[in-house]
Amino acid sequence: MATNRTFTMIKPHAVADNHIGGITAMIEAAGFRIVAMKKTQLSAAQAGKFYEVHKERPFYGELCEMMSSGPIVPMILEKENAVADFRALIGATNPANAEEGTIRKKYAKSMGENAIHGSDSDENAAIEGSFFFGAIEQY
Ligand code: DAT
Ligand code: MG
Repeated sequence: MATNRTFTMIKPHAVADNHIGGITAMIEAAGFRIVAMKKTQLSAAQAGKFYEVHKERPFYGELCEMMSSGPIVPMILEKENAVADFRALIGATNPANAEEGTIRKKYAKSMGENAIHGSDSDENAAIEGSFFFGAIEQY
């Protein structure tokens, strides 16, 4: 199961700017099926837990503050080769390097405000998906 699913969330600035529709349209047009989706907001502590792997990085505090600054839209997505194909669809972490046609090229504002998250492995996709969704929310 994990091999055909990934986890994503639309970041606060993109939700605040009314890009939920534009971003989910790009996701569906690229062949992903939305398995689970909701709108919610993280506390700084919850954002810290979600991004715990980055806790030694210099931008960790800024990242947790930004990710808890407003509502987000987490989703579980399904597609063959989901993790790698979704990383390609979102584009580079730094929007200055994001390729044409990617979600970050269109919607990212900066390295921190880069519109969207995408899991980096099948293992993390499963962990991150279950951070937000229980089994009865995944269809
Ligand atoms: P990605 O989101 O592409 O997987 P990452 O896992 O390396 O990138 O970092 C997680 C998030 O942290 C990233 O989406 C934006 C933020 N970030 C990364 N590097 C940063 C930096 N040098 N300055 C500010 N924010 C950064
Ligand atoms: Mg990452």
